[in-house]
Amino acid sequence: MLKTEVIDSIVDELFLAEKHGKAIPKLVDRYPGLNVDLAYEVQNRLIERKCRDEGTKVAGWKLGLTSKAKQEMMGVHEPAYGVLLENMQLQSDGSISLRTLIHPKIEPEIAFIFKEELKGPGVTVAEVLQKTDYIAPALEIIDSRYQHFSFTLADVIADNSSSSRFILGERFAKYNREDLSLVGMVFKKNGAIVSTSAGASVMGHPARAVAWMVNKLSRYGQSVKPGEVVLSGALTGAIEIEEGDVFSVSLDRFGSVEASFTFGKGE
Ligand code: 0L1
Ligand code: MG
Repeated sequence: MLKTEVIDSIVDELFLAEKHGKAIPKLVDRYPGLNVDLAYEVQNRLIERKCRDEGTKVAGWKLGLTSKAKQEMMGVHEPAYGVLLENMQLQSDGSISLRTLIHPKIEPEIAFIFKEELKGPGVTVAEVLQKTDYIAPALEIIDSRYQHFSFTLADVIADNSSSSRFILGERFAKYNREDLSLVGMVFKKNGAIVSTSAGASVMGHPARAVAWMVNKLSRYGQSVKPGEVVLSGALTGAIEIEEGDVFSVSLDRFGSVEASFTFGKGE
């Protein structure tokens, strides 16, 4: 069991690593007692600190480690979740500056926007779909605060599951009971296809990932509120972003979003 002062000092370390854009060594080597439950406590405290110090608010949630391939790579059997804050959302117009980030990568995702609260425990895939208002394509920029993107499950959870920035398609499509597991996806870099995939690559069905997260959130009395966005998990592996890159994700029937990136001053 980690003492409150230890949790405070981990929160401080992660907050400052992001603020100054300086990666830190992973935590579990230094704090062997850091397990998954304590890591979510660190995450909760880190989010409180970011809301207070950065004057921002919760905009939604994100899932990570939702593909079998990624879970096997990490030697884990469950996904992870993190919190999206209002100041993490970027607009797709103009060139987006990533100057302050450490080693950003990008991944294509299916975003859900909800019309009613989702509160566990006991939330099912059917309930997630029944409460879904809109679906939108999303580009998620992840950035680990750990050196070399190297971490265990507990490390990455403490680090808000590598959350950094996200960009949603401008037009949300009303969800009309389409089978989201069959929704096709094309991910492009500078006009060339990087990968193609379908919704089923996220735990068999992206709503399954959302249901898993909502049930986990109930341990802390947390829920997904109406209007909040949930990024349901990467449809393919994340790739590094280089100066001037333009990325796009297109979802069958749900539109597309494109964004260009710079490491200079940008907008
Ligand atoms: O959103 C994601 O898929 C990232 C989850 C955390 C693992 C990673 O940083 O690769
Ligand atoms: Mg992601």
